[in-house]
Amino acid sequence: MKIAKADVIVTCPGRNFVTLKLTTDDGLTGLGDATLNGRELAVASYLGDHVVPCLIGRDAHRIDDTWHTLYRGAYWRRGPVTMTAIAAVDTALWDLKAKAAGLPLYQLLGGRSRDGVTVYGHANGADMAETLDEVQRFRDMGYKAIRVQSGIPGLASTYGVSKDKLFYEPADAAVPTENLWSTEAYLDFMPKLLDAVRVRFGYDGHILHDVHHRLTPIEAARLGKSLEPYRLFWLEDPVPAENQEAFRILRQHTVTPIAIGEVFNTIWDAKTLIGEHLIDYIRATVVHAGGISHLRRILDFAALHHVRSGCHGATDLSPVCLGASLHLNLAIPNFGVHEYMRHTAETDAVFPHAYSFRDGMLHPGEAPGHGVTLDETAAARFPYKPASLPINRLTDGTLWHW
Ligand code: CS2
Ligand code: MG
Repeated sequence: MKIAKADVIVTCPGRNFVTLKLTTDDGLTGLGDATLNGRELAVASYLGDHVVPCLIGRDAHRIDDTWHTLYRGAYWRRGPVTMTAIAAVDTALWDLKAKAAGLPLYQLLGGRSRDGVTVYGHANGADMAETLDEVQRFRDMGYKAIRVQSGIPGLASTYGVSKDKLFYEPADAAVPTENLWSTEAYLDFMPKLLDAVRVRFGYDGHILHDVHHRLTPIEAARLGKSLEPYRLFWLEDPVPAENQEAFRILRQHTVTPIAIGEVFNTIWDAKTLIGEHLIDYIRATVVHAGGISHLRRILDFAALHHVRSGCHGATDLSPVCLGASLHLNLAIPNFGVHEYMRHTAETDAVFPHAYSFRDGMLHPGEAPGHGVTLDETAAARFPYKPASLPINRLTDGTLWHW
């Protein structure tokens, strides 16, 4: 089974997506997500200019050899653009291998280890009252786990509060918009918000929260400690994680579980965090961490250290990534939870898929491969639209973490 053709398809059904489509000499097609929010064209160029020419004629069954050819052969290893491009190739090859076998992908990854993939939804509101009502709505939709994000009193905007309540698209302008941030206002408000959640809904159902990289280690330790009475399922991205050792400070002060890694692109980004038990969930994804092959290695390393999966699943990761991720998370032994930010109807029309939501879980379906397809005629109706993620400043103008 040789790779005869490779197409990089950029489309914007509500938001930009990049998809790699591989076609074999016997007519099978495989898809891989190559979407990197705000840097989509960089990955499309990396694929089209530097990867696709190397793929034509290769044996599509040689997934690991192709992965290492693209990783070691690039010389310039790691990084989000390179690893997203490699991820797209890897995912498309796994899709092809499963289709050639006539099996749903999870059957090639060890078979089913659970009934379904438990997901968490995003309850968010401009203030505490609206956020609490959104938590009620997601409970009514059957979610067993709900992420809670709210506007912060005194701040005009903050991360995670979306205009549309089911989807969340932070890349809201061609040139980055600016947000203002106050750690003091945030640290003061969060315990009050989570207390209100537990007073209204009790302790059944998991509650999660995303700090979105905005605290220093000791501030995150203070937040984790202050939220212990509310028994968070996880506190996400409390601190930017370039300095993995800094998480030792959090561990000294709080038992609130820590989740991190949606921006990670290789196992090296998490080696210390996992190896020293500094985190509880790893959020790396099929699309940004080198594909199914590499994410599987990260999750196997995590399993040795009691760390479970918590894969990122925002609206800006395409249905192709979500579909492939569900197959992997159905099979691994150390599954934790999976993020599920829905896609718009426009996106779902461009990416018909076999997965479905039922009883608080996503089910990948039994279609051969990862079960996600691409309607190229529909995709052609949505040309690329420049969009960047926001930037964040402290109230004194200091450029801060978004
Ligand atoms: C967030 C994302 O879903 C999450 O946990 O961190 O919404 C993230 O901000 C976006 O995926 C960035 O493109
Ligand atoms: Mg996050």
